[in-house]
Amino acid sequence: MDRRNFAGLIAASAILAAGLGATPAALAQSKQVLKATDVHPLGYPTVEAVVRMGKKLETATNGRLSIQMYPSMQLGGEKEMIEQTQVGAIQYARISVGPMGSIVDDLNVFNMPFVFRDVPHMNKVIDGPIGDELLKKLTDSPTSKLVGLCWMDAGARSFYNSKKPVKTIDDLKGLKIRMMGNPIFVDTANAIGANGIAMGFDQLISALQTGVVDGAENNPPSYESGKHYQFAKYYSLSEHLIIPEILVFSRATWDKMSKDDQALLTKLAKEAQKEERTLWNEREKASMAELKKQGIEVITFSPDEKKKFQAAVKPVWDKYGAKYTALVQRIQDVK
Ligand code: BDP
Repeated sequence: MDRRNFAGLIAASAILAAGLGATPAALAQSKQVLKATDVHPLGYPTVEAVVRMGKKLETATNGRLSIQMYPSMQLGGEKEMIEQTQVGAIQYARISVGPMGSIVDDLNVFNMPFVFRDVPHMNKVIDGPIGDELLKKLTDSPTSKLVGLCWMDAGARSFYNSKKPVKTIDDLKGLKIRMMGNPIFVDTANAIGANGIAMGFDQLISALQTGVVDGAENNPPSYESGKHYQFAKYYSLSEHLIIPEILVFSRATWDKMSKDDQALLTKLAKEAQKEERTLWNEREKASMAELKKQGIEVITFSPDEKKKFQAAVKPVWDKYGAKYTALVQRIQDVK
């Protein structure tokens, strides 16, 4: 290219840049990348459901709205995720209801041990009026700074540890078990006879590795995907907590969106709730198969032994249950 052509090119790009000068501003107004985050890696059911939702959003808005996923705790643990979503630095956060109890107390009803008969019961509750009401409570709360978009299935949580095969409730005595940061969970572990220690999910793998804790409790996909089984190979299916997950959106961003966009986001989230369930069921089976392949000892309890777990958590119900009596009754009435 000779000098003249080069100068011409520069001039042309200057004109183009000046022309675009107006467009980026307009573009910035209309094009919006919504940040989403999750503690789990790409491919995990909750992450995949949000990624798929993002693709649908992009198609529905001709690329005006899209979702950028930050998986694997890239933006911190759930506590940080909640805080950043409240200030509008993140738009979508997929959080366990575990740490959400401190934001809206009624959500804690889902954090009570054995509140659901089984996972299908939990799913029926979140799909129905109680699920809708609790999402609305979160959205309407003047202090939450969050919009509750939808629920996700996370199966049932069971104990795993590095010390011994836990075959009876008594075998848990004295084991240091990591629980999610919510007093209900620490009290639950203690009531069962273990030694509950509250800790973020982001700190758990090294705590297991260094023996700061003897074990933890979670659903099969988290136990498998987080590689916790490498340090804690005894998995005892107590299913003491059945805690759904929640997809929240930043109220700060929400309030700046049009009614139409809000309706679209709501609709797509409802679809994601359904889609995640299918993904969850597949992944749970795959995770159990992988755990067995890895030589994990999976222990089931007899119905009598399970009853002992249920009886043991009575002090937790005595301490926290009273304020949820009416709601618990409604949950139990869901058949
Ligand atoms: C997993 C949940 C995740 C929690 C994690 C935990 O999907 O949201 O952070 O448990 O134990 O099952 O902290």
